[in-house]
Amino acid sequence: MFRKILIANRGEIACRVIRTARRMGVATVAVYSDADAGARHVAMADEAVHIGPAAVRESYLVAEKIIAAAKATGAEAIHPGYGFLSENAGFARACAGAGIVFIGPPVGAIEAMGLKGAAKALMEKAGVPVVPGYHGDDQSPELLAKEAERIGYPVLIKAVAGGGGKGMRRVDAAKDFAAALSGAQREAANAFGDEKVLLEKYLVKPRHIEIQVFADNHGNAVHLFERDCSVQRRHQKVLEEAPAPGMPAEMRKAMGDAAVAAAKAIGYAGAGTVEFIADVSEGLKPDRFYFMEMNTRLQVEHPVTEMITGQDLVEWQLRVAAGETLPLAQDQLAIQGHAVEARVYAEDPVKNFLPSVGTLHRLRAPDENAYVRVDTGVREGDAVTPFYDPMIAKLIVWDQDRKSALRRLRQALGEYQIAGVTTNTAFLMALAGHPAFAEGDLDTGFIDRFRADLIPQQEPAPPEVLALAALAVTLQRRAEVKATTAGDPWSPWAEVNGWRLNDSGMDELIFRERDEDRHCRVEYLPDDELRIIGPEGSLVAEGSMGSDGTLEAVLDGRRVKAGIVRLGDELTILLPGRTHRLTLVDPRRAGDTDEAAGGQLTAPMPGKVVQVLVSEGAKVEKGQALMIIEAMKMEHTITAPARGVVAKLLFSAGDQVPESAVLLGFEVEG
Ligand code: MV4
Repeated sequence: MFRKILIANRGEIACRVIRTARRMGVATVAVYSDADAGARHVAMADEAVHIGPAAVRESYLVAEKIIAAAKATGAEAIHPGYGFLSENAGFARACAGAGIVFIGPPVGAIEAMGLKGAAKALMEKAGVPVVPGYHGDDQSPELLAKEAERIGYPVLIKAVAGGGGKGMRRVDAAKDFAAALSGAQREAANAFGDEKVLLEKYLVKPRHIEIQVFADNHGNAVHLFERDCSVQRRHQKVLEEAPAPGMPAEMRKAMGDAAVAAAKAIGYAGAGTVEFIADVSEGLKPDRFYFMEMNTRLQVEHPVTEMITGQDLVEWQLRVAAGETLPLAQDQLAIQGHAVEARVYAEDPVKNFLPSVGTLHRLRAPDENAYVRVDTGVREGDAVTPFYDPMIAKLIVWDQDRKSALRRLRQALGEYQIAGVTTNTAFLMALAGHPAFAEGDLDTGFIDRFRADLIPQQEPAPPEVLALAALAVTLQRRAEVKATTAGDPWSPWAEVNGWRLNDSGMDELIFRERDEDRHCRVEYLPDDELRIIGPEGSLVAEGSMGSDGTLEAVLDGRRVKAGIVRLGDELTILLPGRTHRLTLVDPRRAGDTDEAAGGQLTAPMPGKVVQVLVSEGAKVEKGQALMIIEAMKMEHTITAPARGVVAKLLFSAGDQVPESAVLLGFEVEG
């Protein structure tokens, strides 16, 4: 076994690899960018090497810097994690050239699977089922049209160099083929520098089912069963589970055998995933699955496989890379129970899943135990930056059966308390609790089909939440008064904002939620009780604030616990599965909302202006697109907050914009 390895990655996967290496007595070296100097993976590793600026192109993607770091620290092997350099054949070759073991498959296997068209042809030859189609070299439009006719509409045009859904076009009838083909070719040329396409029969109800495979350098190969990753949004996986719901044993065996045959056909070694698409228009059938592509790395969703097999796949990777044989043979592997993974992201489902950058002022995760696992790369106080994927954690749950696992998933999601960024936890809870999902009625169109059920409604804070907010503010002011009267002029509350617990036995608080002001009157009753009179009635409240930021309240005799985070006038109230953000408004300034005062629209993150869709002076409707910003390879549309006029444009297409830069001046009508 290696004495020391370097992990060429960041975030949760770097932490995940370090955990297993440490357990195995292998020393670890982390690498980090400027933005990650204080990151969790750096703190966890035995050593760490700085490799450059925050931008991945100048740090985590620079092979030479990583190899130099391995040499400088005496690391014998490099674990690439996923993403970054993990499927870069050039990097794997460079490692070998430097006498360092690449913890991944042979260079030839990475290359064989890199070209999707060639991979399909290779698989077909190895007897692995592929979707009926055409993947020939002749790319003349006439021949392609004839092939489409032969395959039978609907057909799907895919970029040969593609993957991840880029450059795909569905064509339903022969009359649309020529136009769709030239569109797909153009897109493919732009995205991959290769306009070659392949044709496939279009499957109308597909499921994404993938098989985990493992091979060693002694001729052994096994599979560790399947994962179902059908619940995706724009080719991003959202929930993954193992085993696949409703999978017949016969089909599992056929898919496992096909995946092992695929691995053997390319001389595979290490961890790999063979992705299949299953046509479930008539349910799961052993003759209705087709090879899509092979991922030559450890995948994000590997923990669900670990939970149902009891194996540590990173340990397997290290053993195989060190030259050992596979820890177990096929007949020693079995499925136990059911596991589900949810990807907890800093993103706003209401704003079309726009990444939400900011500081994780509070991050409380569910407790880990035999049923609940949390893989994360961030801690409370860390920032979600625009430089990297905004994933906060992977929450993985296990139980004896799927129904129990989903119950645990909902419960664990409800235990998350996150303030400082918007997250998708409510969306994930809605998914995990959706009746159609519970039925196992999955396919890749699931999220789009049930969109309305899944995107959380922005419901106004109920009276109970306003009462919790009022109670928290009042308790804090009391503490503030105590601190000042105790003669501590340095107390943070000694000079807050001119508000004081007044003598009239009553206070007025105004909470702004989005654009609405909610007034609460607080009456001071004996025994530290408060009567809180809100817009929808009154209740009696008392409670205390714990040092961990948990408010333990009694509302009309009912005990309630809530996480409270206060930053200036911003108050976040965290309840199981729900988060409310309120702004405490100074009563003297009540009424002048941002909108009424006219507004400016700011960049959600640093990026580049791709397009300006309006001109100065334009009259626009609420929600109308004004500008498109590209950041982290994603496009974000800046929309009008209300009906009004574009008063001033401050940037034009091609300009770089820093975070929070004012993009344009906006005047609300009326
Ligand atoms: C398909 C398909 C339907 N028919 N191929 C999308 C990404 C790429 N890896 C394969 N993809 C698809 N290929 C045929 N012949 C539908 C998809 C597809 C999809 C596949 C897996 C997971 C999510 C998806 C979402 C949309 C479309």
